[in-house]
Amino acid sequence: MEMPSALIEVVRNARRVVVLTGAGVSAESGIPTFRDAQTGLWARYDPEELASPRAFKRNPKLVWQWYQWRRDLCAGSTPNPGHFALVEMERRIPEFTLVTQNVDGLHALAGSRQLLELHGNIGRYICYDRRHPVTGWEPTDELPPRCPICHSLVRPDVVWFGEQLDAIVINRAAVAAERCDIFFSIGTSSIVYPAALLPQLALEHGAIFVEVNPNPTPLTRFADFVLQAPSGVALPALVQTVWPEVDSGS
Ligand code: BJW
Repeated sequence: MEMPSALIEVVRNARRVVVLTGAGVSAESGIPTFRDAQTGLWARYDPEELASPRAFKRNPKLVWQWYQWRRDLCAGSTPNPGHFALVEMERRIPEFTLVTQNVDGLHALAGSRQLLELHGNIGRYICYDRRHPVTGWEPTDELPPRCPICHSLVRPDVVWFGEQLDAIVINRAAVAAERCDIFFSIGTSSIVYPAALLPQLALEHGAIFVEVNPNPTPLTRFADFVLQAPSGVALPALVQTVWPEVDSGS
């Protein structure tokens, strides 16, 4: 894949880079994006209608089962070349922060270390009423199970619509966005806030803005560079071009 020479130059010289990823980065690992049409069992449900406290209160069993299905899908998936290319970038850029909206854990599995998970992680559980971390429960036919401490319902440790993001995590991401030389927005539709504010913050502070997405988003027109391709293709190509000594098999 052809890379703009000006982009190669800025990435090679960058000292502070922030990358924001969304569901598109995991698409090539076989995990459907959030706003893809769902298939099979879940085709008739809108994810935006399931990922909310209101949905959980109305029908906790349905929401639990949807997350159980997605959790199994994530557990059976492996990182793709896009995830691994981001690990290579982290190794080569002095200050690198990877901010992800994904809850699938694939960046950590690939080896990314400077990682901020904005929307939580589907592999962890908390209870609904008191947010106690829950690591196990008594065998039961009841779904969802109940918190061993306070007996409220167990839910995934993710951020639903209308819920606050962890203040420390979003603040760290915002500070990194304000300080970076280059901000990459990769595989996200850029419509969910406050994540979608981060590239805007970076732009206001003078960063170069790069978007990697096969489809346009509301932020495409602000991008200095657009790599209109799947991230599993564009990111390894970028890394190979900027640092030709990198082993493409890693
Ligand atoms: C590829 C590809 C390939 C495909 N390679 N790319 C300001 C204005 C308007 C509304 C709000 C606002 N501030 C807050 C709100 C409300 C709300 C919000 O943003 N609503 C919008 C929908 C309008 N935000 C919130 O409620 C947030 N909380 C909050 O602000 O708290 C303060 C507050 C509280 C109360 C009242 C008011 C304020 C919380 C947001 C939490 C989002 N949670 C979810 C679910 C997480 C758990 C789970 O996974 O189940 O996070 S929703 C869902 O969207 C999920 C995702 O992380 C997130 C973003 O989606 P993403 O990753 O962009 O995926 P897609 O599917 O949309 O896009 C995929 C992209 O990939 C596409 O562009 C493809 O083209 C591309 N692609 N293949 C590269 N191979």
